Amino acid sequence: MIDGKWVEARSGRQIETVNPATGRSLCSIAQGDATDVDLAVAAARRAFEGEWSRWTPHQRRKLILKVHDVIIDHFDELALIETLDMGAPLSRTQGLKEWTSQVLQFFATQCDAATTSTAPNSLPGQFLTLKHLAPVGVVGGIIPWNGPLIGLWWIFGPALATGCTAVLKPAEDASLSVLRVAELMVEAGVPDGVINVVTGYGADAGQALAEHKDVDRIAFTGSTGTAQSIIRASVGNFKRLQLELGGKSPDIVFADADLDKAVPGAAMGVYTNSGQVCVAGTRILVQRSIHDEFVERMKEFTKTIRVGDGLDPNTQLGPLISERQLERVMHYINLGGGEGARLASGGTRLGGELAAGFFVEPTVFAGATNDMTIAREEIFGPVASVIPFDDIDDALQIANDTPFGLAGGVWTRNLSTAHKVSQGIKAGTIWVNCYGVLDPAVGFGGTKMSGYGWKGAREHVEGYLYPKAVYINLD
Ligand code: TXE
Repeated sequence: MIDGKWVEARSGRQIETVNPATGRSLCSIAQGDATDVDLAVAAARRAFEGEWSRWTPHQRRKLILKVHDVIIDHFDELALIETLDMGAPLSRTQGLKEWTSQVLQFFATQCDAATTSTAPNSLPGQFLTLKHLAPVGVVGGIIPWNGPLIGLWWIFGPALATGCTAVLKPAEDASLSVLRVAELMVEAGVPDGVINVVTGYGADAGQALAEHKDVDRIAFTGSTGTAQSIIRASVGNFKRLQLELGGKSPDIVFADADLDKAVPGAAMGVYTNSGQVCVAGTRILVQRSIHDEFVERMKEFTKTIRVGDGLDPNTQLGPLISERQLERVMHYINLGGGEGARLASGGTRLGGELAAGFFVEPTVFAGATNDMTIAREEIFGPVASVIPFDDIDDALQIANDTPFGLAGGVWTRNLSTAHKVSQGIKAGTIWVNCYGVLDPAVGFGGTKMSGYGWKGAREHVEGYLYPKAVYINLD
């Protein structure tokens, strides 16, 4: 979708997209490359310099609210597309309706962020000084496959709120919901060229966008390795970057926790979306005195989770996104046993009527240590490593012994413990007696090798603006 119109890739090439629940082809999408990225960026630049730059905040707010209504009206269809394309069950994708509504309403409240204010009157009588916050220009978005229907709003939302324009490159494995949303946005009145989508592979379309000299900012969500190549690609024109990367988040369960809540809470902190979640609490640190009981209860809990085709309304966990991801997850599961962790539950690919899809059982490794590969590397599958600890200092030492810093959790009835752990974990979001709650008005982001730049809240929107001072001589 370039300049408000459906277009083929200039090369004519296509990518086949597969339903991960069945392994069968769904359809083909354009395999865009650098030529298509050039066209999309040119359209975005024209739109940015054109009529769109004269839209008032009121007009942009009204537009976002119109987009909100159209998207919410079509949400059942969007949820179905997402389920077919990336596997998450309808129970999850339909559940995103309320969240999407909140995100769009939040960005509608941010249309006054591109503003002009008077600066401190440091030169009284001589000068009047104004401060503008102006839109940075064309924003390139590169998003992964684990939740495109969520991820796209972190690009299109702030672009519409600030008067920027955007070119979005979704993941090659899951582009369909993004394409349909773009079509609906144009129908809702988003002017041609303000939002564009180029589908294609990361190494050509993604790389071309990251290198493009006429793109002012890149917002990237994905792997740490790809982020490093995006940082290198951005050097040519000093692009502003926002990077939200992976994690190996610690979820710490103290002996005084309410296990009736902590067990399902920590388990679903790993297994939600089949473990394909950046903030997944995959290292479950459990106080040694309750380690065995916790593992036993978690094992029982995993037996209650219904894994299957996402089209079945009773399904709680769908397949992994692709054969490649399945192989990656199975590789880690095999490594876990080899390194000495005890496979307490799961660990196999599901067969029978699910054999053609990419399904893995929810898996628990018990008695893991933090130096094992399964505790150090992001698996991005339904695999939990339960690691025993002795006391709060030990827990924090283990929690922070990771290159990542995206999120963390703590389960305890003791207020001091909750505060000490929240302050002690070096990560962007901490959950106390819950996991995975997200308010767009609060936002989230990482530290260390989980990236930088905040998603959500005013900080996110301000990343789409640059400050400018204007001195007016009063003489
Ligand atoms: O990620 P990539 P992949 C982690 C997770 C997963 C692993 C690999 O551990 O198992 O990464 O997944 C585009 N220039 N996360 O290979 O490559 C690509 O087309 C520009 C965590 O799918 O990072 C896609 O649109 N773009 C994560 C996007 O980058 C490039 C979510 C993400 O793909 C590119 C996803 C390049 N050179 C994976 N190469 C999270 N934090 O949520 C690829 N892309």
